[in-house]
This record gives sequence, C-alpha cells and structure tokens, in this order.
Amino acid sequence: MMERSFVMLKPDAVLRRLMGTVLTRFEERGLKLVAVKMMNISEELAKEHYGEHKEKPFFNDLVSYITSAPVLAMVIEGDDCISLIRKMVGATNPKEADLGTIRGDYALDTGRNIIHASDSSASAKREIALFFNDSEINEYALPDESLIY
Ligand code: RTP
Ligand code: MG
Repeated sequence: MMERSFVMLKPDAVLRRLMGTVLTRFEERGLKLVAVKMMNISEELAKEHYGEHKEKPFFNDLVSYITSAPVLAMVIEGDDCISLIRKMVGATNPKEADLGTIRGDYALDTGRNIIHASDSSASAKREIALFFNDSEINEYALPDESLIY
C-alpha cells in the first residue's frame, strides 16, 4: 500500500554533516522524497510533535535537544514505507540498534540518535500535518516508478 511517512534528521545529523549520507540510503532503497525542509523547531512544535512523551522523565531534555539546532524535516513516499523506514532506522538506543541500520551505524546515544521516523499510519498523518502544508508536498512520477512500486 502506498504510504507517506514523516522523517526528521535531528540536530546531531545536521551538525555532523550526515544529512546527505542518510538521504542517500532512502534514495538508494528506491523511496521517493516528496518534501524536504531545513528548519528550527519552536518549543511549541517540539512539545506537540513529542506530545506522547510529555509525562516521561526525558521529555524536557528531548524538547531542548530537538530545538537546539536545525533539523531536516521530510516526507517520504513508498509502498509500505512506514514500517520499512522504521526498520532502516533501527532501535532507539544505538547500543541495541543492529549494524546496517541508520542508528546502528551512526548514532551516539539515545538522545542523539540521528533520526525520527513515524511509527504508524496515524502518527505519520498527524506529524506530516504538523510540519507541512499540502502545497509543500510534491507529487511527481519517477521514471522507473512502475519497476520499483
Ligand atoms: P523517535 O520518536 O525520535 O523516532 O524515536 P523512537 O520512536 O525510536 O523512540 P521514542 O520512544 O518515540 O522516543 C522519542 C525520543 O526520545 C528520546 N528518548 N530518550 N532517555 C531515554 O530513556 C529516552 N527514551 C527516548 C530518544 O531520542 C527518542 O528517539
Ligand atoms: Mg517515536
């Protein structure tokens, strides 16, 4: 099923110049980037985005970290891409993330773990709407789309 996922490269990915490396993984996997923007997240948006964690002890640190430097927010499209991207991302704690996953290969610790990706279809819809207007999402065909999808 064609899906869209919300993916965000966190400040550590931007500051460590890993944006291109991570984007290449998605492109090489055959996924389609339909929206990408670099932005500073406001405290309000950070709290809304991570609202499910507001009672957790790490919530304040998470909000201050994610607002500490720019992020690269994006929408990725592909067949069953929400679960595929979560597999590519790997476990939250990089010590538990398999090598070959983005976090397993690059993340430093649970806070600075490179990337966020939607964990369900409902989260994807909610998060895409939080970060993007419809007019910022690009609909286009890839020349080899019929082979990939
Ligand atoms: P994300 O939402 O960023 O894609 O990460 P996730 O689904 O793998 O993990 P989640 O449980 O949703 O946690 C969100 C982010 O909060 C930080 N965290 N810190 N100190 C801790 O125990 C702890 N647990 C989670 C991580 O940065 C995690 O990505
Ligand atoms: Mg999460």
